[in-house]
Amino acid sequence: MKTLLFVVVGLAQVAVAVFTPFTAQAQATKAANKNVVTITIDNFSFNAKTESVAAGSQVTWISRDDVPHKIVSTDKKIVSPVLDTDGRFSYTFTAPGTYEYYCSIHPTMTGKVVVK
Ligand SMILES: [Cu+2]
Repeated sequence: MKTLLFVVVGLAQVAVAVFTPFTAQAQATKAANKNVVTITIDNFSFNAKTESVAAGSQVTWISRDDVPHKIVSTDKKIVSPVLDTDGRFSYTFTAPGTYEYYCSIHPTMTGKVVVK
């Protein structure tokens, strides 16, 4: 039994050693693209509902719902196509300000991007 435990612990360590480089790489990529922000749409809500980003940031919405959503800013300047499951839409915010948006299919779904 002790031997089996030793083998299991050993395998776990190998798994950590194998996967660690990928994690480090992902973090490095994220650091290099710190002006890339993702907002997921899940269960009829934007996550995060309020997202603060630096001017020049690209925001990507990704839908995890199995119903379609369509992002529209209240000033109608940002309009996404209809996003089905795993559909994504990106927009680059160049000017500081508060950008409120909603889902035109489900108007109670609202969100906000604050650009500083
Ligand atoms: Cu919607």
